Amino acid sequence: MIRLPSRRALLLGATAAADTAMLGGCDRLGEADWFRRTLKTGEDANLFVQRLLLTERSLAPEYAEADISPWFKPNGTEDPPDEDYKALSKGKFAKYHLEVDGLVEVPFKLSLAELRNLPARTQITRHDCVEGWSAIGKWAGVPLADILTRARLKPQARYVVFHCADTMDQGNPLEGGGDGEDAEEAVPVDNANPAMTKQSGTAETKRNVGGQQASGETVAKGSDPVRYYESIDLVDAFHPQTILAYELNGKALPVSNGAPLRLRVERNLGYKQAKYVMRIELVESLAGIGEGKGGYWEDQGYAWYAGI
Ligand SMILES: Nc1nc2c(c(=O)[nH]1)N[C@H]1C(S)=C(S)[C@@H](COP(=O)(O)O)O[C@H]1N2
Ligand SMILES: [Mo]
Repeated sequence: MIRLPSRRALLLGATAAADTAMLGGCDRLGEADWFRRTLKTGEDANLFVQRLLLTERSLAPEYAEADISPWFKPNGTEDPPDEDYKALSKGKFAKYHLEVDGLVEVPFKLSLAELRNLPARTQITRHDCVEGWSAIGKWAGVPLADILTRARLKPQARYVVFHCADTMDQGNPLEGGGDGEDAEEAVPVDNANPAMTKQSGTAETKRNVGGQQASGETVAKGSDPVRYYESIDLVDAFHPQTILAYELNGKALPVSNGAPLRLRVERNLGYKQAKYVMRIELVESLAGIGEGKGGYWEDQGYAWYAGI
């Protein structure tokens, strides 16, 4: 006669198996009360899956001080050629203001000192550039969520656009004296008028970038000068590791890495990490900005969603 194991024996067996699983690498989970409960109820299992997917996996890995790269390679623009930026840089960014506007109830400006006085987040993360290099750096800055909360988004706001100080020259990548070895061929335009803005196709098309009103002037290069810009959606914008960084490795952010303020939107590739951020604009659609693809490199064909 076959003897079926008792219900009690089955339960004990299940618990023993779960304990073994925990010993084999799940100790941290095993310590959590809610995880123990997930073994018993379906409802808690839902919570387990939710926390795993939405919390654990959605955070970019953070590293230890010992992992920090000795040198954080600068890439793309390393020294914005724009006169207005040069003046700000010369004055150690004392006159810099971050502008926040667009689809917000409370547009505002904040100086660098004011930004530094806000609650900060520090994170050691890895930067991955599509050109095939990575670097680990320690960033400190203001959570973007705090800035957006302060601005109070209007219901239509769907994207956050970052307008940068550096003018690019997408038409003549080999002119302008930029970083020639950059495979992305991003070369800043020399002697660019700070108020000069992107003109797409016709001279009537005026863009408002970097907080400057379009002047309608052109740069005598025969190409379309444009400022670097980027955009993210609200999920990335309110992500806890999305910060406006003013410090790299415990020191003021160097000009080559985006001084005075650059975006860190972890879990995204290098080109999303906008440097020299002058203005943050909330929009409903990306269609009216630049060529409409959501970023300088996106307008050249790169993917808008650059999740890693
Ligand atoms: N304003 C601006 N932001 C930018 C760039 C740029 O040229 N201008 N280059 C992007 C690219 S391709 C990369 S890999 C990173 C490089 O950041 P780093 O100079 O700190 O290494 O900045 C990104 N953000
Ligand atoms: Mo990059």
